[in-house]
Amino acid sequence: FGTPVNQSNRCWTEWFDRDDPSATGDWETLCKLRKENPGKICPTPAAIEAKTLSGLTVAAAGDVIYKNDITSGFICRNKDQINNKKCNDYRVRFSCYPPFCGGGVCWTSWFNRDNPGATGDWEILSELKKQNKICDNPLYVDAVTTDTMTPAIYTGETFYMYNPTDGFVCRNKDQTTGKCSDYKVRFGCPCNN
Ligand SMILES: [Ca+2]
Ligand SMILES: [Ca+2]
Repeated sequence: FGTPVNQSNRCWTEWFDRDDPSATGDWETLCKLRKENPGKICPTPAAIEAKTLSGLTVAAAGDVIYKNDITSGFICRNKDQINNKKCNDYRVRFSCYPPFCGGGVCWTSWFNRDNPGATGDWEILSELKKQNKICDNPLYVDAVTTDTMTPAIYTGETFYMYNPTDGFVCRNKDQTTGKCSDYKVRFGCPCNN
């Protein structure tokens, strides 16, 4: 099911440069980049590209790279370099599938209808639709904690439901701590909706 997406339909995000190598290294992690640039990086990047600020590829720069993948993002640690050299300063960007790039996705505002006081945090699309204007068929759902805006995928909690068709549910009984964080959610809709 679903139409295969050919590579030429992909598009790149803007370049991100959140850190420099002055301390322990250049930490362009996906977790921090998502947190600092909400909505600008697609939920499932197809690829990552890193270049130095001067435009060199990773191979040309010659640094030893600790991480450079679509799960972690990019990390160059100074301690991994030879002769006490520091890492170069890198910027990164991500390749995304349509319709994420090119203005194809418009995000709703954040919604927080429940808190985890009882059985869990139930941010269900059908319930949210009763009180808010949300498109009929969202393409994406994004959940972050209400206090620190930490993306749900980085909290280590287990989710009973997390998809753009049904919404988001975190049940207290599924957590080792016995309690979910409080989350808020937003939906990515086609912009012409
Ligand atoms: Ca950098
Ligand atoms: Ca909530």
